[in-house]
Amino acid sequence: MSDQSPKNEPDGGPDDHEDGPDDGPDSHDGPDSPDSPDSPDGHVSGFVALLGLPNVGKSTLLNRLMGSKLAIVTPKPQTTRDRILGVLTGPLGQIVLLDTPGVHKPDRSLNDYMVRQALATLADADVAVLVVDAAAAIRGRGDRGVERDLARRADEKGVHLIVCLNKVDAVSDKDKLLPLIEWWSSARAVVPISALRGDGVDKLTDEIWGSLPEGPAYFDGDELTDRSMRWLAAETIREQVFLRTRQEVPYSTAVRVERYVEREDRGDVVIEALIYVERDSQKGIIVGKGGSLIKEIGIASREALSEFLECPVHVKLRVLMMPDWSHSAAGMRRVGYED
Ligand SMILES: Nc1nc2c(ncn2[C@@H]2O[C@H](COP(=O)(O)OP(=O)(O)OP(=O)(O)O)[C@@H](O)[C@H]2O)c(=O)[nH]1
Ligand SMILES: [Mg+2]
Repeated sequence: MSDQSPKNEPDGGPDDHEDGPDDGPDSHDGPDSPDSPDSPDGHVSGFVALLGLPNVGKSTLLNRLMGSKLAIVTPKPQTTRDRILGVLTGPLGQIVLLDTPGVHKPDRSLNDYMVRQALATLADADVAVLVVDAAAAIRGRGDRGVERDLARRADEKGVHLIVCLNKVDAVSDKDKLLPLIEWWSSARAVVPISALRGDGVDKLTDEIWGSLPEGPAYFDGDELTDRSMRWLAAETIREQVFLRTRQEVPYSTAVRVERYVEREDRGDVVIEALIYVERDSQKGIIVGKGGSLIKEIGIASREALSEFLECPVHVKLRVLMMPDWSHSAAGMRRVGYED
């Protein structure tokens, strides 16, 4: 429990996915770190970007691969706004996963920022996992052009491309996946998965390990992410806002943690955060009748953070109006988004 980056826990979190009993030597689970940080023979490592359209399940996949909830997930598109890094250390080496905002056509500063975050990740990547919503693609939804463009960018940068056909649990006739598998056949691998249920995720992990070059561990074996607890707390609160608001309100909201105090004597954590909105009417919506919605957001955030930190957490929220913050670089900086 610390304001520093959360550490890896040997037993995994409550979302730890179930691996079969026949895990091979290349299983990614377990706290084992490589013997030496100096790239011993056969030690592989690399940066793996999770890319794709909004709402395809990139963050669900990050959490599934990590066995711990690092990224917020909601049914709304454009949930993720910043790149999030997750470190998986195993006997074979180290995978550094980069979850990214969904790529879409930007229409204001916030969206520009999000798409920039996603595309910039390719510059650091050894492997790109293009996550495709297979259920949507089969119904002719999605944007194949944007996906093809991402694949082309990966190719131009010499990044291995793995295509991950996600949400197969929502595809009843699996034969319908065949044309999609065929369409992406130029990729190094095409792996049907359900990030939600875990199906196919071991196969994906094997493909990732097999695509990595030899290299050193970039992070300590017990490191889980480069993000601070303060940042993860702000995201957790934003997730609760996203889950409880509609239309433009979630997209006009940002959360900044002003105070994060670990009270050693009491064994608890006190978090004070600001919820930014763009208009007075939005402030009224977030506060709710008699303060009911902000209270609900506070309680749900407290519960999620207590579970993550495994200690009592107190959450104090305030709503602040920052007119049109999402439309200018200066506004973005004021609420905490900076390249
Ligand atoms: N049925 C099904 N739903 C899934 C699966 N993976 C993710 N979802 C759901 O899809 C929605 C979006 O998931 P996210 O993980 O937030 O998607 P994302 O690609 O990170 O979205 P952005 O951050 O907005 O780009 C959520 O409601 C998830 O529960 C899956 O394998 N099957
Ligand atoms: Mg996401």
